[in-house]
Order: sequence, then structure tokens, then C-alpha cells
Amino acid sequence: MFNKILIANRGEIACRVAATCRRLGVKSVAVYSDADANAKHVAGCDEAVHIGEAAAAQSYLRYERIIDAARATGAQAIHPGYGFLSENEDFARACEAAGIVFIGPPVDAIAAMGSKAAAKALMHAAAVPLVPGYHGDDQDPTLLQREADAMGYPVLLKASAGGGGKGMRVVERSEDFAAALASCKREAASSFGNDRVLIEKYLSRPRHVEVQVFADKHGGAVYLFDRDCSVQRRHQKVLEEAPAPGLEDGVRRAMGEAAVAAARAVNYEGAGTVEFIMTGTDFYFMEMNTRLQVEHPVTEMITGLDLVEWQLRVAAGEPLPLGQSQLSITGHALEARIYAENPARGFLPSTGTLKHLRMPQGVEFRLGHAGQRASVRIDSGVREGDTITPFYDPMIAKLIVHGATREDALARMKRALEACEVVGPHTNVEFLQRLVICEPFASADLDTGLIERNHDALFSPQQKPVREALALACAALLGREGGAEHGASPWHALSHWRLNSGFAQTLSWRDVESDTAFTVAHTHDGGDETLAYAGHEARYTWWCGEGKDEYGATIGDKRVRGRVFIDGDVFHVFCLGTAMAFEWQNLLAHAADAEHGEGRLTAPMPGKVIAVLVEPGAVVEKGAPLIVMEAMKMEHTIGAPAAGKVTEVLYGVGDQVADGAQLLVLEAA
Ligand code: MV4
Repeated sequence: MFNKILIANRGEIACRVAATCRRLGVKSVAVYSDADANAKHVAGCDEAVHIGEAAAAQSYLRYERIIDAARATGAQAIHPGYGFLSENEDFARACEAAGIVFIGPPVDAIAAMGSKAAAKALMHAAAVPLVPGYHGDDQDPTLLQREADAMGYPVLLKASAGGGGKGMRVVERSEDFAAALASCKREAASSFGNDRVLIEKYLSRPRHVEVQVFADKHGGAVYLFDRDCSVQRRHQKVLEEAPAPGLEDGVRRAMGEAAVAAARAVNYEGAGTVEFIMTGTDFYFMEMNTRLQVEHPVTEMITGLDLVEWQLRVAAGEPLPLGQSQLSITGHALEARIYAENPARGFLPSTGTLKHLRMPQGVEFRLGHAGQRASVRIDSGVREGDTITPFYDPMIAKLIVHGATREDALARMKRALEACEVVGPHTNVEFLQRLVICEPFASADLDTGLIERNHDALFSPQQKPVREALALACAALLGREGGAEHGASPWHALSHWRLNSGFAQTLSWRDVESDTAFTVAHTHDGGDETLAYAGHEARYTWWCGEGKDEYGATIGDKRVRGRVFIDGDVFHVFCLGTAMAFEWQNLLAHAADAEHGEGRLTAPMPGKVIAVLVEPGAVVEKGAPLIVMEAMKMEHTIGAPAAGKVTEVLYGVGDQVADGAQLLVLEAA
């Protein structure tokens, strides 16, 4: 085994690899860009080397710098993670030339799988099932048309050098073939610098099922079963699971063996994924990914194995830790990718600081201890306070759950998604919540068109528990203002006049997402409080919870609990499985802010003075109520913008005041 390795990546995968290094006693070296000097992956490694500017092309893709960093720190091997340099033949070759082990397959295996047409020829020779089609060298348009006509429409044109769905054309009719071919070749030439295409019979509504394989340097090769990754959006995986639901044992074994045959055909070593598309029980080779994949945790959860440990052992020349007959599936695992992106805007990446970040109770990574399989696992490369920048993939975390059955895992996933709290960038959490409860996903009726077909259910606006969330926002505001201890109403903590019956106060809020205004009237009458909003009125009590940011309320006879994260005037409420944000319309503070320098306090709107709570000479704390006004049948309390001494009171009870009129003079302390 290695003493020290360098991790040529960032984010959650760099943290993931570092976790295994710690567990195995292998020292780890991080590399980082200007943007990542304080990143979690740097903190998770034993050493770190700065490699350049924020843009990946100036840092994580500069492989000569990365190799220099490995040499300088004495790292014996480099783990490339996924993305960046993980499938770059030149990098693998440069590692070899520098005498550093590339933790991945041999250069020739990467190259063999790089061209789709060449890979298909190899797979055909190895008896791996292929979609009926043409992947020959002869690219004569007349010949291609004849091949397409012979296989029958619809057909799919694919750029041979393409991947991930780029450069594909569905052709429905023979008459359309020539034009589609020309357009596909143009796109292939401009995107991949190579206009070679292949033709396949087009399969409608296929599933994406992939097989995890592992091979060592001693001729050993096994499959670690399958994953279904059909739930995708524009070729980006959204949910993944293992094992693929509904595969009969015979089909599972046949696919696993076909995947091992594919790996053997290219003299594979290390971790790889063989992708298939499936219709019914038929499966066809698509491509092979010569790296560890984002979704590898679901395989770890069902096998109880640490795939990064296997990668390190194999790269160090050890044989595979287990043979095929020693491998088995336990239970079911699901993974959801939590992204900083805005589903309402076409999933545009959303950047910004993670002001508040809470993930469900789970473990970061714990495997390899018999019987200690976690049921919830979070793989994340960010912490609260970190910033999602435009430079890299905006993934916040992977949420992975395990259960005895798919149903158990799904129930855990729903709860775990409800416990995710993110303030800062937009996220796809609510989209994921809708996805996991939609009927086809719940019943494992999976195919690559699932999201598109269920567009209405997945994207229409949801009913939100506005009243409950508002009650908690009010509780947080009153709790903060009143400084109330647990269980005490802030009304009692505030000045005596509030105990007079019939008193009312209004709190104005704006729902940030819908930009709707809500006014909540609190009436305090001999011990009872009433919450009224939008024509509803209910008896209301509230309390501060035991934990930080926790609040509770009863509204009528309904009890609600939740958490409120306060960001300036914006109250982020997490309750009943959803998130809402309300901006407190602190008219009074803002009115006072503008005047603060002059020590004046003015009326925020025209109205009538209904209570004067201080006399000249009174020394008041910041926030102390000074005057109560009534306007538009609501009462508004004007509070002290800062601690100080009241020197003049300019109006009395019953007086009408104009908008902006000075009410009293406060001398700041
Ligand atoms: C196909 C197909 C239907 N028929 N091939 C898309 C990405 C590339 N890896 C293979 N892809 C497809 N190939 C034939 N002959 C449908 C897709 C496809 C797809 C495959 C896997 C996951 C998501 C997909 C979404 C759209 C289309």
C-alpha cells in the first residue's frame, strides 16, 4: 500500500478519497486553486499545494503542476477523482513518465473506450450485446443511408467521438436521413474535431443501467452489481439507485458477466463502469467510463465495501480483496444529488455563500466495519459559510440512504430531504422531494423520459403551509425582540402597557419567493394571543425550542414545530418538510434608520397616536417601544432605534400625525 497519495481534485470527491486515506493510514496531499484556499478538501488532507488560479484550466487541469506537486511532496500515486483529468490519456501517460502511479486504468484502456465506434468493434468481438446498428469505418453517405434503411426507422445517429448525449440525432423517416446526417456530422466536427458517426436502431423509453466493475493486475475481474441511473435531466443524473429495480437474477448475472467481459476486452485495471441501455430484459452496451463515478456510494451501501480502498489496493498491485462468489447485495440504496441551481430558471447554476447549511443526521463516510452500515450518508465538499462559485460544478452534497428494501430506502430519502436546510443559493431540494414522491418513481417505473413526462407534477407550484410558517417567523421575531426565555411569552417580558387588554400589534411580512405581502395581527387580551392573517383568526401561543433556531407554536389546536434561520430582516422558516422565507417589513426601524443621525423619530405612515409609552427624560434600551400609532386599522409600535434618552415627546394620545412627522427626539447613549 502507498504511504502518501496526491488527490488531483476538489469538492466532495476529494473529501471522499481523503476519508479513505485517513481510515487506511495513507497520507494525503490536496491541491487547490485560488478559490479553494479555505476549502473543505484542503482541510481534510494532511498537506496541500497551491496550483493556480480559480479557473479549472489554470489549476485543476494543469497536470504538469499537479505532477510537480506530487514530486515535491513525495506522493507515490495520484487519485484523479472524477471529471477534470480522470479520463485524460495524456495525464495518465505523464504520470507514468514521472514514475507516479495513476490510480485508474492503463492508458490503452482509456484510449480504447474513448472512441465509441472502436469500442463497439471491440465489444462485438468480446460478445458483449450491442444495439443493432452500423459502426463501420466507411462513412459514405449512400452506404450509411442504405444501412439505416435496412435496420428500419427510427434510427439514432451518434457522433463516434461524442458522449453524454452530445451529437445525437433521432431520424424518424428515410427521407429525413440525409439532412440529419449532414447536421450530425457538422456538429460532431465542431464539437469533437471528428465527424465520424455511427447509426443505431433507436430504442424508445430505455432505462440507463450500469454495472460497476473492478479488475486487478493479476487477471482478476469482478462486477459489483448494477445501478439504475435512468432519472436524468438533459443527460445529467438526478437520482441513482442500486441495485437496479426489477432485474431478475439471471439478467443481473448476464449483465454483470457482459460488463466483466467488456473490461477484460480492454485489459482493464481498477474501477470502471459499463453503461447499458435496457428495454424489458434486453440490455445493450453503450459506453464504458474509466473512472470512479459520482454515484459509486449506492454500490458501497449495498455491498458494504469501500471502493476507494479497492482502487488504492489494486493500483498498489494487490489482488482484488474479494472474488465474485464472496460478493452479495444487501438491501437497497438511493442517492440524490443536491445542487445549487434554480429549477424555476431551467436549472441555472445558482452561486453565493451558503449562509446556513444543515444536512440530515447522518455519517460522512463509514464503511468497512461489519454491521455498521449507515442508513443515511452525506458526501459533501462544502461547509456552512463556503461559497458556491461559477468556477466549478455547483454540487452541494450527495444524499445517500440505505434500507432493507427500496420502500424503506425511499421513506428514509423523503425524511432526509425534508431535513436539508440551505440558505444562500437556490437549490433543487424541493424538486427532488417532488420527484421521489411522484408515482412512476415511487413504483420504480423508471426510464430516461421520466422527468419530461411528469413535467407538470414536478414543476407546478406547491401549496405551502404559509400560516404555520408565518406563526414560526413571528415566534422567532418576537422571541428575538423580547429576549424571552424558553416558554415565556415576550409580551410579558416587555413593558407593562402591553398587559392592558385589547392591545394589538401588527407584523408585516413579504413572502420572498412569491413577493406577496402578509400582515399578521397579534392581539393580546388577558393572556391569550390571537393570530390573524388573510381573514383567518386563531388563538395563538408560541415558544422557543430547546435547540438553537428552534421554535414552536400552536395555532388553534394545531401544533407546529420548526426552525428559523434569521438573515438580517429575512426569516427562513423550515417546517413541515418545506422551506419558506419571509422578509420582515421593519417600517419603523427603516423610518428611524434614515433619521437616526439626527436623533429624530418620525411616523412611518399617516395615522393616530394611540399610546405614548415614555416621558421626556426616559432612558430606553434599543428596541424599547416608545409610541403606538394606529393607521389603516392596524397598530404599529415605534421602537427605539438605539439605546438612549428621550428628550422630547412631540405628540400625545389622540393626535393625528402626518407621514414623516417627527414624533419624539432621542439622544443616543
Ligand atoms: C440511445 C437511446 C436510444 N436508442 N441509443 C444518450 C447518452 C448516451 N450515453 C446514450 N444515449 C442514448 N442512446 C439508442 N440506440 C437513448 C439514449 C438516451 C439516454 C440514455 C441514457 C440515459 C439518458 C438518456 C436520455 C436520452 C437518450
